[in-house]
Amino acid sequence: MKPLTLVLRALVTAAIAATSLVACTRNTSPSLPPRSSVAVKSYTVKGVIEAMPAADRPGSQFIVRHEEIPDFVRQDGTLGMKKMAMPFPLGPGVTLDGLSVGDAIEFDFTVDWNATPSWWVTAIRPTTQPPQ
Ligand SMILES: [Cu+2]
Repeated sequence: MKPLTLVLRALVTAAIAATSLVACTRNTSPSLPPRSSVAVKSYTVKGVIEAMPAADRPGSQFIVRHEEIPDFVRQDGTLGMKKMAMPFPLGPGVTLDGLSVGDAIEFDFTVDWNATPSWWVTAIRPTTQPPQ
């Protein structure tokens, strides 16, 4: 084998190695939010339905005005969520059949800050007890 071939082969090998190294270190893109270390957690809260999603209104969401959630763990690990109206995506198999705006409900939802969406409803029960 000619010395020049050996040099070329070494250069190509080094170039491939450098490329893979760059590819590896680029796995954590600066545009992505940092992964949360908060554990996946589920909550049971009361609320009142403020809006229902509708097929004829694209982008419409299930919005619930929920009670205060003192043990809610935020993305940064701090605690608490005030009472507020916010959208709640529905998890698999969860139906809004029989429910309408103004209904008082008790519902379960799960939060995983590293998932998209980061929270979703897992069960809904109508209740006669309105939220605090
Ligand atoms: Cu909220």
